[in-house]
Amino acid sequence: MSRFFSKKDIKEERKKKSLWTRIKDVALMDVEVMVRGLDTTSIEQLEQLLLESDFGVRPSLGIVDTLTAEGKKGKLKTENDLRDLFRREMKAVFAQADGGREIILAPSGPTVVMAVGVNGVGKTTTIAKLAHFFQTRGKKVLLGAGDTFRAGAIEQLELWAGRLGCEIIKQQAGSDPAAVAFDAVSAAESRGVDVLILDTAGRLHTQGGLMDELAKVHKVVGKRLEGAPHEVLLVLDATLGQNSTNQARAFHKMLGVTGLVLAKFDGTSKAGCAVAIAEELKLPIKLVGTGEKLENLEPFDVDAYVDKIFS
Ligand SMILES: Nc1nc2c(ncn2[C@@H]2O[C@H](COP(=O)(O)OP(=O)(O)O)[C@@H](O)[C@H]2O)c(=O)[nH]1
Ligand SMILES: [Mg+2]
Repeated sequence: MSRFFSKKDIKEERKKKSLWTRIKDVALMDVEVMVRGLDTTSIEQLEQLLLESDFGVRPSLGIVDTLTAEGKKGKLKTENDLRDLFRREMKAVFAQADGGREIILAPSGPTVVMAVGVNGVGKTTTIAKLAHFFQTRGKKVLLGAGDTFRAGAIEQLELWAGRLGCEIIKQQAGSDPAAVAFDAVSAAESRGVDVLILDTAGRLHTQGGLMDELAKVHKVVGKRLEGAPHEVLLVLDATLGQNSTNQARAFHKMLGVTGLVLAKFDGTSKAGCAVAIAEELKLPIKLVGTGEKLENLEPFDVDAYVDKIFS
């Protein structure tokens, strides 16, 4: 029958249906299928569906394996059984992450948050949103303009600081980012700041020299204030899906990333990318960016995320 439709038609039709509807189309064709167990074609289709939605190879195959096994045992009789299985498996992936999803705060004195990541992923915007997040919770925030490399980066952060009504520590473009970080930590202490958020220049994980520079910033901050940086947030572009995992591994190895931010979460149709990233890196996704406005930063809520996919 499908030959009456062009490939494009089928693609368009697929996009309109939610992922859960598409999973049900394959797995729940009729009650008999559920009782008998999935046939090979359905299993392959289901795997394909999960892979296309960027759940990653291991999680996708793992879920389908469990599904097959549970089906054989006769444990999947209704749509709800199937939904529960998917939810359970997805949540288990997030449970493997090291560390909690709360932003780590210093026990006393200023908390230092360092935002890192490649160019254009949304670091600076995330910093502004995070500053807003803390301000609305009554915290005094200071920004550190540690991207001294890209033209206009300091001005961009200054613009945000103006809007937020918070102070900013900066030096001239081209200056040493470690020196800016040192000054910023000193200012945070002397001015009684609750949270200092340091911007950094974007770099590719393959750029050894620039990665070393970032490690130096991290070290200088730690020397200036014991226990700092308390939080190293790696900002990833959700629209790039699992392509971000190589970047993340390199940053983690160099700096000890404490949490992930998935920026541009509003712009991805690849529902599963958070699962793939969490599974690959075993790092907690702490925040998601859901737009370009200051309010568009939310704590990552695993239950809500999983429920949304499977509803
Ligand atoms: N839709 C959307 N756009 C975002 C989000 N976060 C950042 N952006 C946009 O992504 C672009 C790059 O952001 P920027 O913060 O300058 O990235 P940086 O180079 O990593 O500092 C800008 O146009 C931002 O407005 C988000 O959560 N959603
Ligand atoms: Mg930036």
